Amino acid sequence: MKIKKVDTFILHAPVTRGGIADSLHSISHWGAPGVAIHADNGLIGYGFSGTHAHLPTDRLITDCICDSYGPLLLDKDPRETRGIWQLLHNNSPIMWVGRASIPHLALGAIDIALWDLKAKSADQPLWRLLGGSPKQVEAYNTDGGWLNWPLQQLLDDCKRLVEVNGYRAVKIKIGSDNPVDDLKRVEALRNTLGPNIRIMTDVNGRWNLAQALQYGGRLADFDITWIEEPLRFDDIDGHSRLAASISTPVALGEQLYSASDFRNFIQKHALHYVQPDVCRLAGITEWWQVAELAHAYGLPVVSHVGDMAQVHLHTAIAHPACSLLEYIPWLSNWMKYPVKPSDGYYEVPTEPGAGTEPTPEAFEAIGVKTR
Ligand code: 0YR
Ligand code: MG
Repeated sequence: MKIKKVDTFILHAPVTRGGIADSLHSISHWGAPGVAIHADNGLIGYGFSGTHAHLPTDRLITDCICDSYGPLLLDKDPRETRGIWQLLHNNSPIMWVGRASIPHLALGAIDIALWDLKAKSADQPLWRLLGGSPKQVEAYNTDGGWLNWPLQQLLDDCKRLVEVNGYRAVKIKIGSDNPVDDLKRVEALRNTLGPNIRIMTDVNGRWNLAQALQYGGRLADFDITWIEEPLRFDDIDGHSRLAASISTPVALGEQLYSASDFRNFIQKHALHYVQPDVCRLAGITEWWQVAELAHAYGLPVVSHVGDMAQVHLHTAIAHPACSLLEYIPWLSNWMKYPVKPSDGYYEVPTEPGAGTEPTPEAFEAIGVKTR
């Protein structure tokens, strides 16, 4: 089996109710800049990253895939996922200028496409190729808790997710201009949902250590499952001091690019829940390394879903450190085999591949020109 052609694509999928916000970003679309890798036997593997759908930025990713990595992929056997990863990561000219950011995201999309191709050529869902057995992975829902939702809407949405859709865990965004308002929203939600539903909170890196100690400390009053990215993303020492000082567990990882970044945070006891993302790390290959590392330390892995859980469901089924996975529905209309949470648990996918194949309608309706 040999790689014959490397094509790129960009999808811009509308988000819920036309626009969502967290403490740092307001977005109207979720971006999926990606790659279609064609093999000589007719199979195509798909992989993509997750972005805020900014076209010039997404094009940097697809250009990097085409021009910097593409020539290195031709005529390789796509099943050699590890060997190709090593080659692209260690021996490509682009790595001289960037071991993180654009080149890393581009490599992630390629790695995912290679795994999709490998699973399709084995005629197996990815989770089985990774050695997994069918497993119930619980879904927690982030899509009722955006920072731009007025309080009543947040309460109504989260209540509906619990009472109608069967979720037992929801995440809400905090880190607004006034931390006292954040605590009021958390308290109101706890009162609405009662004591038996798990509530996660996400600051998206907005607080400094003083705010995180003061206001993060008070989250314990509402029995919060975790505080996510309380401080700026790379602050290992700050997260480590916070994690030792408050009783609410610390979760992070969606902004960490490499397995060695995770090693540094884990060694400093700077987090309790490990949140790698195949779209931010260089794909499934590096995600697996992080999951193994976390597992060796006894830490739970709850992936951040830049892929809208299409790939992460497979890795969560396969990896023993995973029992819970975020759910956001923004790509569910556009994937050939969308992930389906039902009554708060993901259904186990049975189709061959990594779950990353867009529908033909997706390219028509939400595809934008790569260059
Ligand atoms: C919107 N999930 C996150 C979205 C999400 C962000 O900017 O990208 O909230 O990545 O923090 O936990
Ligand atoms: Mg987050």
